[in-house]
Amino acid sequence: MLSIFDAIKEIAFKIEYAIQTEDLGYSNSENSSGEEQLKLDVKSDLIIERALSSVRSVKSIVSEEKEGILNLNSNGKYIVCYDPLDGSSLIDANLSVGSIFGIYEGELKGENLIASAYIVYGPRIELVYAERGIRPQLYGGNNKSVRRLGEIVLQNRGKINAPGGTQKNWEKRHKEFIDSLFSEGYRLRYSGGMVPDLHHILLKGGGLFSYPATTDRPNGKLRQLFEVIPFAFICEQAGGEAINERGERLLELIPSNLHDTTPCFFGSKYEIDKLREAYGVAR
Ligand code: AFP
Repeated sequence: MLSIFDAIKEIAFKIEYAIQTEDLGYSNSENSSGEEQLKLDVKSDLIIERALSSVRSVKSIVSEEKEGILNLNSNGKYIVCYDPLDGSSLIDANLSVGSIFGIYEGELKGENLIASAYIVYGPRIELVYAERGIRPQLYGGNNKSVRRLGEIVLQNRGKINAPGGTQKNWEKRHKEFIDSLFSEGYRLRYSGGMVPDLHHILLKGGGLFSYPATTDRPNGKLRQLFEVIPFAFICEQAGGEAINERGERLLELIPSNLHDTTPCFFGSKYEIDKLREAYGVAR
């Protein structure tokens, strides 16, 4: 798995360079979820495909920007599912974006995720990598090299509330729950990029990131294999919790299709307990 992580470090600098130098406009294509692709989405996808092709342990890859599975090395062991440039619609406003990677062994489902990583392209590059049994490790990058900065641990509760989705389309119980956190003193921090928004919560030691079911998106917006399951793993490894609207662990999800989405809630223990109460679901 170390070689996959080495490839991810290389990818971080290549995509960062592309962000700084490439055209920020739209390509003439859509991804499999019907979203218009930026030229940078396509470029970042290609950078990752090329980098992972040279890692022998990678059997195949699944990209948010591609329809199906791409087989790379028949003797490989792992399937890497990735979102090459999450939050790319924020890039023209010069906000932070990220790349997310889930490393699976066997059938593509939550319990087969064995490691995950994400890269934040912010004022500087940061990278988080998590494997079973250890706290997520934080790395900082400069001058084309990466160094370990420490580990990520969530406290029992935080101060940040990052509520996703269009508010007018929220369910009543969700609106009441989010309002109740604000009444307790939680502060709104939401950029519209899952990577920087969750990174913020993880580095500040807690809080809640939510993307609920809405009337226009009954299954939420965020993709299980590329976004939700990898972040659920990092959140749990950091000592937090990650569940859906029925109170099920996101790490137990079994997607029926590669691009399936789900409502999702990530946070420290206190906020997730409050969510269970508000949604009337058992632990
Ligand atoms: P884009 O990749 O289209 O910018 O979407 C980003 C994203 O998938 C995720 O990173 C955010 O958390 C979420 O969408 C934001 O969605 P809302 O704007 O509906 O809250």
